[in-house]
Amino acid sequence: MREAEDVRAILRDRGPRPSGPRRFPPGFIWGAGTSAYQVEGAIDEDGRGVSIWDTLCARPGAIANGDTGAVAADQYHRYREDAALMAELRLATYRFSIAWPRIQPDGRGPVNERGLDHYRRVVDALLERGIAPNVTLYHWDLPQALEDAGGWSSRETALRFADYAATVYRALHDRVGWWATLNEPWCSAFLGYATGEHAPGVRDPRRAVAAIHHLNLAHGLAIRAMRPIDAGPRLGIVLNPAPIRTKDGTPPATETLRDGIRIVDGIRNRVWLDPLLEGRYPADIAADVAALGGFPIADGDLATIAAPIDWLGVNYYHDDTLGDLPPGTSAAAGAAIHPGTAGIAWDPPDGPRTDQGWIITPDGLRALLVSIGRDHPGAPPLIVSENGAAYDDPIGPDGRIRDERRTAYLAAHLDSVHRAIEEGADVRGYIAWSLLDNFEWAWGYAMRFGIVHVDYATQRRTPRDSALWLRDVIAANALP
Ligand code: IFM
Repeated sequence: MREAEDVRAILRDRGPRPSGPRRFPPGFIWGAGTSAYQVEGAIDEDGRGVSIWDTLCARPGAIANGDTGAVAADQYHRYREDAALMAELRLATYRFSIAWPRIQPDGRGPVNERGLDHYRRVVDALLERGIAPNVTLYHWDLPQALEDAGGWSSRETALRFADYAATVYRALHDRVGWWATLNEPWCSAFLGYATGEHAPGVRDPRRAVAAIHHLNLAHGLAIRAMRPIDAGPRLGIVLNPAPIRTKDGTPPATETLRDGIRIVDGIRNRVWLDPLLEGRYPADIAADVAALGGFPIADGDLATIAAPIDWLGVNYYHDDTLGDLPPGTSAAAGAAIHPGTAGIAWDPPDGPRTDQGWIITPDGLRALLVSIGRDHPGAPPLIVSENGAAYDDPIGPDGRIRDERRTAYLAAHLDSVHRAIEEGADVRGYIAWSLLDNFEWAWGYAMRFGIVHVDYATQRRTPRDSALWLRDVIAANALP
């Protein structure tokens, strides 16, 4: 297939590699991930409350094809079958998230024990198969009642999150060794409150700026609430940093582009990494967003956010490449949260794309993993907590799904992880996105990210060739 060849060509262009297997360090952790709203379904069962994604899905035109997470991959009922599949694929860990509205239907107050019981059963099913659970406490499904009270633009949501996090931790800390507070808070703040593509579907840059700080604070408050309950498990957070650059990697030619790249990098990367790892916001971005109300920092917040963590999850899909805005065109939605970026635009290089139109830039993952440790000497060990690609290859008459492009994508990115480790990055694991095809947010079910195909009519699971390839990589702890 030509496009798979294109992806392999990207890999070759990056220089020679050893002829033998590229081994990963002993104990390297291999896994696959999902999130609650994307796979569970069962939105009305066992006392679950309404989430902001239920609400957005009901808004006409918000989600491709009018899709919703009401059934999804039905993992709420099929987690045992899925755990067996994970064991066949030799996964050492499964990263999944807890739906806050199942635990506290209104985001505050009494605990819904039926919700907690569900996750107790999921964790037990994984442990019975020898699979270590890696739990994310918030993967975007905020209880609607909290959004109605201000959502992430309100400080109160951060306090409520810490309470919820401690509740779940108390119930599962004895059996779950890996915890993340938030998944990709940039998406919650920027896509949720600036561009409005994600729930709650708001376009208000002032609210987005406040959300950045309250998400950071929520993380810190949760760590502070969880650690005294049990200091054993590894506590962390999952971010989605990305290299922000010109399409050919050359220095920006204009002042507008130079400044635009600085600001986009600030909002995407530095407003998360700097408070978390250095206990401060980047001064340039704090000044830029002052006109949008600024970060609502109270005494002690920065120390709370910078509480020590045990691991940092890095989700990576592609670099973001920017160029000067062509004359006569207008800036993208969301430019408002990046004051001063009205003169720049997304400027992708030529080359293969995934079904979503995403560019393929595997070397960015190497560069990112190396730069986090270099720029933040106190950074904890890293786990690549998401990486993958949407491709929809047909099921062959023999039942096989020959998803060569996904395998080439995974191979190229794993090679980058291997290179990063050779260059000194402290990377302890790799979690593919996703275990299963699932509800891809505003794209609905149109985008298939699974290493395992899901037939939504029957809920039948079929491992694609990429899953079988990954199984063999895991068994060898090496890239062939
Ligand atoms: O499906 C999402 C996931 O929920 C968060 N990270 C990016 C994935 C692909 O878009």
